[in-house]
Amino acid sequence: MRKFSLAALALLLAGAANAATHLVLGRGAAWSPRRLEVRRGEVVEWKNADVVPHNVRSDARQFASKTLEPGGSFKWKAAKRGSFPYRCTLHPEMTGAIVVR
Ligand SMILES: [Cu+2]
Repeated sequence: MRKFSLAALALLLAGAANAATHLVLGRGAAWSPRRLEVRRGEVVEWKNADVVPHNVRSDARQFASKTLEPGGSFKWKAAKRGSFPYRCTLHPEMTGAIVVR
């Protein structure tokens, strides 16, 4: 019984350590990938790979970054399921969506 519990705990810890981080790159005034599917508990990281500042703001205000200078990044942990459209408020046509399963 005890052995089983320790094995379960080890699996749990390994799972937590391996929680995936998904990268979204901003460049050419677009997000890539523009639509990203992740699982609940995973992390999305937006990185500004452009030569001008960008930011990330969910349309429903579920997340918002500060201004990301070139090279800057912003992380958000996807805690609940749903579809989260977002945009860069500096370039409103620079839209994307995170879908959390
Ligand atoms: Cu922008």
